[in-house]
Amino acid sequence: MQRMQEMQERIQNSLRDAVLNYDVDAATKAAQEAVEVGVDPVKAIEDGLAKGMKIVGDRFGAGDAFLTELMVAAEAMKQAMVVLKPAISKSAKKLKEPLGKVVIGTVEGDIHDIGKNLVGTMLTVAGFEVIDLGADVPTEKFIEKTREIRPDILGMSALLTTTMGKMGEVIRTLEKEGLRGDVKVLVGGAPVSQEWAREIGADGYATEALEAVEVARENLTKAVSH
Ligand code: B1M
Repeated sequence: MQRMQEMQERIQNSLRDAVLNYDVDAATKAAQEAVEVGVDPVKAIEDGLAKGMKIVGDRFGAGDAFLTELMVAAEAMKQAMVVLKPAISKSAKKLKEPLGKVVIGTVEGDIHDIGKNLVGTMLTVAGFEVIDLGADVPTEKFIEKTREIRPDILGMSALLTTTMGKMGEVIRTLEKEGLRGDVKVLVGGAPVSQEWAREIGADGYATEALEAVEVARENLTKAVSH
């Protein structure tokens, strides 16, 4: 037990450092070790890779990292997640029917998709059917897909203060098109807050992927009891 805990921490630190060192190979290798040893893949992402990414983001914000370095750090995280994803998916709930349908995407003008992908993976593992529209998704596409798929939940991610306004635009358009009553809206991403979610009229907000699953579940319960 103690040994496993130590291993978890050591591998998480390797994953964090690989991102910090802009080292795609080291990230992939540490992820492979994580899978071989059987450490918790979600913790490895949240407490390893994402921690490193946060520090790289702070460096970039302070002018201490170049955009090219940010891009390599993102690639390191993405490649490691490719290795870790099957280990996460192993714990996927095998349900006769999905818990509910979720349409998810990153809003227009925003290409950040690592966090959104992680949220999508965790929702899938929890038993939701997830339809991922990708990144830089125009408002019209969110509307078109809501009309076509009739999801229980529409999830939007935004990482830029300049794009988070698009979330409100989508909600207002859903209202205008008469679609708002049929779908719960869940929002998240680094600049998004509970206060912001309330201000734009979203139904739920989550700070990270596991919490997003909880909020999605809560919103389904609300929809059923109405
Ligand atoms: Co960008 N970037 N970036 N970037 N980038 C930020 C967001 C920034 C904070 C960095 C900084 O300056 N400190 C800053 C935004 C500043 C601001 O708006 N105030 C910034 C900037 C400025 C930019 C550019 C404008 C840089 C430039 O070109 N000069 C540019 C914009 C491009 C665009 O989108 N149009 C840009 C580009 C990029 C890269 C392409 C290099 C790369 C993205 C690669 C990719 O995603 N494919 C990148 C990266 C990697 C980052 C940082 C470093 C890391 C983001 C990340 O992946 N984190 C980021 C710094 C930071 O966030 N601190 C930064 C890991 C991920 C697991 O966490 O995405 O937060 P996160 O997701 C979490 C939660 O937020 C939550 O759960 C997730 C899992 O726990 N969550 C949800 C997310 N979505 C959710 C949805 C939900 C619920 C929860 O419900 C639906």
